[in-house]
Amino acid sequence: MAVIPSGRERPAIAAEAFLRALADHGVDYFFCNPGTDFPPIVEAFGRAKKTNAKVPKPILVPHENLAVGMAHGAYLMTGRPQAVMVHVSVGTANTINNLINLARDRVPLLLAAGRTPITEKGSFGSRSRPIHWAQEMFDQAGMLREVVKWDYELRQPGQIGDMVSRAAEVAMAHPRGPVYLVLPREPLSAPLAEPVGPMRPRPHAAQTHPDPAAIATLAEWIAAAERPLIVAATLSADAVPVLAHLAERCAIPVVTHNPRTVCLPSSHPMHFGFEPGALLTDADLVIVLDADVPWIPHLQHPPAACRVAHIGEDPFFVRYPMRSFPSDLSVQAGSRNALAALTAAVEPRLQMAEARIAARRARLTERMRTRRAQLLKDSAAGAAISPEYLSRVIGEAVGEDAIIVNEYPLRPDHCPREKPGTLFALGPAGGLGWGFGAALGAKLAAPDAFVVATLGDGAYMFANPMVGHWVAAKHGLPILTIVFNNSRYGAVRRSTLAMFKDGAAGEGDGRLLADLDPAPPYEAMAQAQGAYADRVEKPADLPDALARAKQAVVSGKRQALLNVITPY
Ligand SMILES: Cc1ncc(C[n+]2csc(CCOP(=O)(O)OP(=O)(O)O)c2C)c(N)n1
Repeated sequence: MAVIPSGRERPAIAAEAFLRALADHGVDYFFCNPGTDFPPIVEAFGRAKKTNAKVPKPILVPHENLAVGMAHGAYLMTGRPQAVMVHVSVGTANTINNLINLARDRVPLLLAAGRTPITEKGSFGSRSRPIHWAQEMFDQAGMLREVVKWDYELRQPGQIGDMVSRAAEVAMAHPRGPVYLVLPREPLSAPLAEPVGPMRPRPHAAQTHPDPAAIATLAEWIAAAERPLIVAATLSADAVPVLAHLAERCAIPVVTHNPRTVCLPSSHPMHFGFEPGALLTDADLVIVLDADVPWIPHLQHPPAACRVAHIGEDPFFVRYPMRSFPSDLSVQAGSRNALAALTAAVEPRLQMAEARIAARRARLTERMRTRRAQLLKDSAAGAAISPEYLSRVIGEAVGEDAIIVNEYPLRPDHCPREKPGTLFALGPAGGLGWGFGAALGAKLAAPDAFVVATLGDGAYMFANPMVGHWVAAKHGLPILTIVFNNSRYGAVRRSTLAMFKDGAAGEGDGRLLADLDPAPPYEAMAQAQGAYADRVEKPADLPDALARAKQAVVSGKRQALLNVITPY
């Protein structure tokens, strides 16, 4: 059996080069859940500690799905590539839900997994446990190939640095997304011929610029439009002021449909909420801005003669099997660059349109007045805590710099966010069990921020909450978790009623298979893990309860949970 020399003169092993390469490619954290494939990784971290080698910070997470959620949250704060490593086939299987979320949200993740030892005997690292036979798969990466952009299995120990380089380059290429590295135990623990030195990372792709001809056409269309509309879903923070300027200058209403980020400050005069509604069905120009589903065609659509333009780094959503929104123009470019080019191109064309813009602005200002009055009414305190009231009180309590991670229940209409980068929501694939981990990852990467997770009771349970509270305590990540507790899967019930209200399912009010009663005492479960926790049932108690919870997190540096009973 081959033996690795021990003692000072021992050569570096591939796992050391792996960690070094990750760090050199801008990876700050190594979220992981280990198994028998990890001894070379543990050894490499141990050696790095002794030699002060540059490596990512190891973060143990006792469930893989939460680890991927954390990586997602860390990326949202930093824009830097992330890494997660899990245990062979079985650990990989546990990542897939949040991996789908992250892939559809275009997050560059280097997901690594061991592979059962290749050799049955005779090598350093050969199979040593019964599981090493059963965990092997014919094609371990096969189960992920639908969602990752690239995968590769380490064959030679000396290849590891280049493998990381390639993985990072592909993950960061636009549109960004996850890649998968399979690392069998023998090559990962094998000695290297060369000492581990710094890697020279290849530069990341810059955001793309739009085709000037396409921008000129769209600028003409904007200048000629009577009832234009912009529908956005997700926008980088630096693109928000550019959109704000364009929308204001041309008096174009903006609707953010199924939004994942703050696309426009809530108080912006052109921010027309989250449902396209009449603005869409009446439009003569719709600009779809990085929105995969700008409206639900089954329910509403723009008039047949309406022009539709799509803007985004992948306006075609090439990885979506079926997507048939009308399109008269596609501008393939990063949204910030496209919006900046459009702003410049439209200005000289507006002279002839000024009167039309002024009339439209007046109409929209009136419409906004009605909208705001309605919002105030909808979020008024009632006999019970409504999600609208809860959302408003959260908005008032957390402050404008707080980072809210929303997995479903928050009503964004009622929780104003003025600053870009202060609200993130579950990605378009909607795999539940994301928000708690994403909030913890955000706190890790932005330690000075007040991070608030707003979760449905269903979403909270999906997140493996015991693991989440353990991670918060273990890694010192005080966040505030607010559970919107309606004791049910409200979305499932609504879907059932939408299709079978008059059927047998309707007779049971759509509750069968959607009922989470009796709800567990979430506050007691969080307290058991050291959290400050409270249960709130009365509308009048909510503001003070939120203030106390915020204080526990911000001043007391304790994780906190509010179990808010909200029947909806
Ligand atoms: C992994 C996963 N499983 C199942 C679903 C289907 N699903 C969508 S919404 C929902 C219920 C969510 O309940 P909760 O978080 O309490 O929010 P509510 O609908 O009550 O507002 C479920 C089960 C999903 N989206 N993801």
